[in-house]
Amino acid sequence: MAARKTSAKPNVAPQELTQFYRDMLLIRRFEEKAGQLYGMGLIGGFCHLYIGQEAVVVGLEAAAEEGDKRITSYRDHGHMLACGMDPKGVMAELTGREGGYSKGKGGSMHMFSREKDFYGGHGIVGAQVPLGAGLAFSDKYRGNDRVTFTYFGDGAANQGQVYETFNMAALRDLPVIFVIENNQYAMGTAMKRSTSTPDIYHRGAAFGIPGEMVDGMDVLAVRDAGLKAVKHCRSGKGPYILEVKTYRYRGHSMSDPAKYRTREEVSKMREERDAIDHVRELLVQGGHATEDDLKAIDKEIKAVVSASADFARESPEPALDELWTDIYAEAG
Ligand SMILES: Cc1ncc(C[n+]2csc(CCOP(=O)(O)OP(=O)(O)O)c2C)c(N)n1
Ligand SMILES: [Mg+2]
Repeated sequence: MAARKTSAKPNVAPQELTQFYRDMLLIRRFEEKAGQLYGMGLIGGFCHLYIGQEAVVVGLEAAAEEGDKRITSYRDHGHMLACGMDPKGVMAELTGREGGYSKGKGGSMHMFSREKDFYGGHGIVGAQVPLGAGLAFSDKYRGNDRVTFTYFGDGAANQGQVYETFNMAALRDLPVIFVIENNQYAMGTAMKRSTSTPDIYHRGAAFGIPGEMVDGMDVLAVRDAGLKAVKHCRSGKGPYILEVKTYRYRGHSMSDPAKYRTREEVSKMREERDAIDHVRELLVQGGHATEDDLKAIDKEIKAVVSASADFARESPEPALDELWTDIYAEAG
């Protein structure tokens, strides 16, 4: 990934830039805390952290409007926080407690919020892609102008069901934005070992779906690409693909042998391309915040995260007679 060229005058209001900083920092601090709770044995099952990729979801949420939907994979905590879900409910789901979004029965990979139009959290690689097209179909059927953000990874992009979905979405002009979060690795497989071309944004060409590559370490670039994609979908022109180049700093999940890339590669990315540092620089250099202001924001966010961890530890475990509730939906 090329080094960043910081534009001298970014096209963003200072308040919005500060909000991006807060939103990205909330995800990072939340994930750091989740990593700690996992290490303490308070989180069971799988847990995939989003650290490094924060600008993707924060930039795209800035392009979303009330009623738009989102669906993603198991690397989902950032998506939940960015769409406004309560950190307490998310953290309590990680610890498997009653106060969690799935009442402690879904865990890290299976949380939902109809209120915030967040449709999960899916553990099967690529399975959310046809579901995302289905969500977009429901909006088209109802005749509203909502769009669905369907997120998936570079590894998932090699799945057959993705292309079946592209075909159906293009055929029916569905208002779906396919967001490929290209963090350059599947579990431990570098993209260049699994994928025939270096870029994948053009993979919709065979179906007539336009695609674009975006720098996922630059929240403003992501927001701008998101606005363009949303405009396309809302105006009835059908699906759009955004390949967002990003990077995950931590392991694939909490158990990761870390043998497939060098430490130097990770630290170079953190030092040269970090998306939060980028916004921090824009804020300070633009005279919109002092180092003390930013420290105060960090303190505030740490308090929110710490309260979520307290809630997640204090909330009771689900009662035994809850075992069979919310498992099947009654067919009407
Ligand atoms: C159908 C299926 N195959 C394999 C797995 C195991 N698996 C979990 S995550 C993953 C890698 C996916 O990589 P990518 O799509 O790039 O997403 P990332 O983890 O990088 O966000 C694999 C192979 C699975 N969960 N589901
Ligand atoms: Mg990946």
